[in-house]
Amino acid sequence: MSRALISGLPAALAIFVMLAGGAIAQVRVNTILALSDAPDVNVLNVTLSALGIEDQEESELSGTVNAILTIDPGTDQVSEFTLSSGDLTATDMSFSLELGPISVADVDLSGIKATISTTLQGLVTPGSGQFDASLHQVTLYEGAITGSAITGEVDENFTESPVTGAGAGTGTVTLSRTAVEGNIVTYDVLVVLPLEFSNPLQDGVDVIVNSTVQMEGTIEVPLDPYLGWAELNGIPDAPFEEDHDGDGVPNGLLWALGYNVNDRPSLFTPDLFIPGQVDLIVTPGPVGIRAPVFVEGNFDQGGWTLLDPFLLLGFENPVPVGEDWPIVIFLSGDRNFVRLRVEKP
Ligand SMILES: [Ca+2]
Repeated sequence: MSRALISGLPAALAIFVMLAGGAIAQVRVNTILALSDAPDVNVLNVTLSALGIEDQEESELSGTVNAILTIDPGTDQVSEFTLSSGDLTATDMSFSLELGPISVADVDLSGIKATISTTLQGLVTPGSGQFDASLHQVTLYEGAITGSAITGEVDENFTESPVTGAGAGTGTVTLSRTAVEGNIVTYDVLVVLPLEFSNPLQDGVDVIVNSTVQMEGTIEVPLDPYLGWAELNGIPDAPFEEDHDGDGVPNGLLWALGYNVNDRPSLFTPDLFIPGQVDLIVTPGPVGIRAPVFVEGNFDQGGWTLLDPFLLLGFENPVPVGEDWPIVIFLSGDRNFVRLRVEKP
């Protein structure tokens, strides 16, 4: 059975990479940003409210966050700002709730730790650098809440009762290009994220948080992501369209499919599990597709045309950036040719 299927495969399979003077591609980078210590920012204005009585105190927020930014070094614009984690601390606070001469509660908040993350992918409007602040949320997950109240002792903590809430309004990402050296552009990054939320701590007791979180850092972005990959992988002079190790897979395709220089992927693996149908499988590397991969067919030598997306699992042609599932190409038993094409960034 498997022998019969293999003999039904197209007579030849070609892998090509085409050069095109296209636009500079977007580059997705991981970076660490620090909360800045500029005045008036990264101050948590925390209001404790119980039985209709309020007290507001300030707490300094500091620490670092891990962020992912997608940048187009051709236009210096950002299209994504996603927070993956944060390691933040907030200074202690003492609240005193009073009703005229009567002390209702004296409560200390100490040892506060917080994290910050993005619920979905953090899309940014490229022209303005603005984003919806509610995509990001802050959680106070550690810290003691102790003291005395008219109703008795207070002994709570954020570990058991975390306080969480989202950003509010519009945030901004600002890039300033500070240097260009060879293939690398250096930027100063400044992110402003307004916060405003309330969270019930227990029946009748609310915590209201209001702040402007400001994060800063420096990032390096390769102008040409292929060249950046080649340099990092020790083949800085290897052309996009050539094949540095002679395994039949051109350097540019190896990069676009998400592999490292020394990987030897076997592309166009026949799928033997669906009888009566000829399928080919192309497996992306561990990081997924780095640049759009065009799957093209040439029937009866009539010229290369983009394959109907419905012949691909996922129904997208070109296969989009970030895809890490195998590319399955459904073919009929006719004699034809298939190739993968990638445009040089
Ligand atoms: Ca190769």
